[in-house]
Amino acid sequence: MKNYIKDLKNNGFVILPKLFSTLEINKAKKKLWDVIQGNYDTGIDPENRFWNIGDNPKNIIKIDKPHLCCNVLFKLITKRSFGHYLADLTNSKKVQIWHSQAVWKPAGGGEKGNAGWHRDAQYWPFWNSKGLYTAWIALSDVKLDSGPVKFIKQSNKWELLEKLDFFDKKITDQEKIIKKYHNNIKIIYSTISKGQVSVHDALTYHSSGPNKSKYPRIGLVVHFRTEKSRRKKTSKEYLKYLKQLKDYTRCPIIYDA
Ligand SMILES: O=C(O)CCC(=O)C(=O)O
Repeated sequence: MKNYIKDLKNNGFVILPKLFSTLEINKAKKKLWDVIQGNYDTGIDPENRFWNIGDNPKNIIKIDKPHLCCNVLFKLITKRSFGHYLADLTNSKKVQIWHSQAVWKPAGGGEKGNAGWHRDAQYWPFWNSKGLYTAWIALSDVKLDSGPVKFIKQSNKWELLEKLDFFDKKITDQEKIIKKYHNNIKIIYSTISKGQVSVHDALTYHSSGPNKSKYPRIGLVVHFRTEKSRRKKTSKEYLKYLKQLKDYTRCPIIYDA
């Protein structure tokens, strides 16, 4: 654990061992596909859908808070041993999932499957950056040709770079912007097996490229905060959004020492 803690702090990300069984993962993968198809076991809609039935099936499929729609997904991400692990990793006493996403990258979608370079914190104007992390749970084996998430080592220490965005598919153009400010970057590909997890800091730049394999590349993405996280002064609209932090069915606390 000591080395994982060090990696996360120094490099801005860490690749962890298998934390979920193949059985748990296969079940979750099947259920996630149901959610993508619009079948919600709980009768509750996800927070947002960036892909809908009838859209191009080769596009990257992103669904926000799929755990609202499906008990199996909720159970997976709230597994106590997972919460405990994240608390140890971040040296914290409390872990709350405040957001989640499914990112399903179909096979053979080329650039349509790309997720552009970004840091998560750029989408969260209501949080200070401390105590905020993302755990990426692999629901499929992720190899070099599947379009794995890739991280820029130590980019958690950078200033914000403008004009970078998850939804921008032009990764090579984005890299030109990055290289204007940082000429010696080290990119690490997160090639992980089903049930393994990567964790990155909210400030770490990451992206993913085309899935050239024969299989979908599937991640269940858990955005969590620890007791060190702090809200910024923010607009009424965001304050309303953040009220859900008190609703533990939407934003479950998965560890509280
Ligand atoms: O799954 C991907 O390719 C991108 C995921 C991502 O942006 C994230 O985990 O924050």
